Amino acid sequence: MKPAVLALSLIALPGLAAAQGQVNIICSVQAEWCNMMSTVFAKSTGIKVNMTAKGSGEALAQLMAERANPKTDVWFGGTGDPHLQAAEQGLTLEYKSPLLPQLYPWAQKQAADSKYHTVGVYLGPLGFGFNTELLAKKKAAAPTSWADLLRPEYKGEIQMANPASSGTAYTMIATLVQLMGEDKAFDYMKALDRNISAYTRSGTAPVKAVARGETMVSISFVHDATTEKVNGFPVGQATPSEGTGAEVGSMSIVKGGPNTANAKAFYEWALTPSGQQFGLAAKQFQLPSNSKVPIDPRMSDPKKIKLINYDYAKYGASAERKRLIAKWEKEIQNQGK
Ligand code: S7P
Repeated sequence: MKPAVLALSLIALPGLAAAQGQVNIICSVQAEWCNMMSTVFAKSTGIKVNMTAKGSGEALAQLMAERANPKTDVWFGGTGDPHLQAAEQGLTLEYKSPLLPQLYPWAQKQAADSKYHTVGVYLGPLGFGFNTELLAKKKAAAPTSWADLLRPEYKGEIQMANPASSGTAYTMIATLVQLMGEDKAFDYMKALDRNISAYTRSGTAPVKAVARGETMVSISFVHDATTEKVNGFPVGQATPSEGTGAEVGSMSIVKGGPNTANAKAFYEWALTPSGQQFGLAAKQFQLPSNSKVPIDPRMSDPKKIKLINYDYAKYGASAERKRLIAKWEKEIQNQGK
């Protein structure tokens, strides 16, 4: 980590310099970002951080399993829909940060939709990643629309994640249902299934396979494609011309967790401009939710993307999320090609 980044963070928490104890965090962003947050917070406060990495769906499953005896204090990052589901199920604590007015409206709305049981920490649009060298070798054009993904040259060349474990993939289902209507969206996903070679457990695995040249195209958050490109891989990206959804990556405090005071300290710090610099420092390009954080030109500008008016409250509701995932398992995963 650059010394300047560390120094800026260390002066951000003067009141907590003598704090003690520990905090147990489930972290649902990429490991480099989780590690930086954990190291700097521990150095700044003296609070020991026990960090576990889990994708969004898996993190929610763990909080449900711990319901009777929570071991986790904070869930940082991951797609917003399962955070809303956790809120609805009473797994997370109501907490209204004094920093809310500094956050963009979409992050404040996520807090209000959950009755202040979660909050937005970043925004990221859904789209495609593709391997530019593989496309050139096979003389195939890069996809620019949902319709393009059905083209025969992509047969066996597209990877996406499994929505039961992945918030990224659930964001895709909810996006298509809102864009096309439910019947047409499921017809589309049945047709798309013919071109899919693998449904991965994690939402970031498909774009990593693209980067390694193992598959031509992934359905991914576009910031995850940017990370691969910045790391030197031949990866391009597009957002679909028909329109797309975006995740409001979120953060929640677990109700009844063992270290709630330290959880609140971490939560407050993670909403400050200092706490929000670590995504970019770790080469992650989601748009941070604090409006005082400088925007990097490699981050997607929501104004330049055709974003649907995603209904986060409806598609984050437990019953709707369960119903759509079960329908996908029955009609797509188990249909047999
Ligand atoms: O950090 C990258 C990212 O895509 O991962 C988060 C989330 O855990 C998605 O993974 P799953 O699909 O496996 O749940 C996203 O919130 C984040 O933008």
